[in-house]
Amino acid sequence: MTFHHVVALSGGVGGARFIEGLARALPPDALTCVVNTGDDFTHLGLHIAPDLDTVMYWLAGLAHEERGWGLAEESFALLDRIRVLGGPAWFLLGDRDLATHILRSDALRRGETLTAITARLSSALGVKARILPMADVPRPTMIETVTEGVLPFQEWFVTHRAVPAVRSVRFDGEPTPAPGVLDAITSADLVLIGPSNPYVSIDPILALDGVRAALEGKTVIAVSPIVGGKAIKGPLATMISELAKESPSAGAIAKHYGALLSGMVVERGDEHTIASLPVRAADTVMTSAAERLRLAKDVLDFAGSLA
Ligand code: FO1
Repeated sequence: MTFHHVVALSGGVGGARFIEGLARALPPDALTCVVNTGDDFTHLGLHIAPDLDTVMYWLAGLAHEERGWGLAEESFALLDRIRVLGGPAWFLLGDRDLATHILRSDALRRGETLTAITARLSSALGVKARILPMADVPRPTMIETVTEGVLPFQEWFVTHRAVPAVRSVRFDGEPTPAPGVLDAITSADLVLIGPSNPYVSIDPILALDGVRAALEGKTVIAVSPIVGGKAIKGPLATMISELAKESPSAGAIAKHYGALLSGMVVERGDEHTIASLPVRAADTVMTSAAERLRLAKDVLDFAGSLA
């Protein structure tokens, strides 16, 4: 079965890696990525949108393979000067990456929307897929910790290295999706959720007005970000224990998304953790371009068998 309009919901690194393979497995105009902007923040007067940039750089073939975020070819001379001058150097802004933040911030100040800027920057980088920020309005993810109070996402994630235990996650601002998001979902013949953190990457998208309603009746497939009881990257495993009060597993992810899902793709050997949902076992840990394409093809094949 061929899909003509696939929507991928994504956070940063895991989701972006998956999307890179997906873009190569689909015709060029078939993919729309709806990307979390809950991690966006203002830093040194610049609007930083880490997940949008991560998806854009992966699709443009410019991403740093191992780190997963930022550009492959990068230097940090400006950050060194900021450090020498006693400025905030906790967030690693690369010299080349800065061009993106400067242009985006300038355009936002002049009244352009995040959606329009994202389309312009990704087109300049030769990206064929459509990248939509989930929202044009600020919608910051806030982490309520047990020991440090309520922290904006990047402060918890980078400054505190995601160590403080999480009591709850909330989304501030207005729950208004960006123009185009609901239309993209409504006209999709398949919706995919990459191996992103459900609590801080996908829930911010699902919590926007109209998104869950638009997803009803769609074929929705998630790729598990938990492999053999461990998170591929980041603090997800601990968050499952803290927030869902259960052991991390692909099954816990399936339970979290609940009736939203039509099926789930899990790492081989993890099938037993899923109850009462169609499941496909695959190699979900993507460490090369070939593995990313393989996984995308497996997910599309599974989707074809369900649709
Ligand atoms: N993550 C870090 O852990 N430390 C950093 O200094 C950092 C800098 C950074 C700069 C640009 C960018 O696009 C992403 C960056 N990230 C950094 C990643 C980002 O904080 C997270 O991966 C996402 O927000 C989580 O999805």
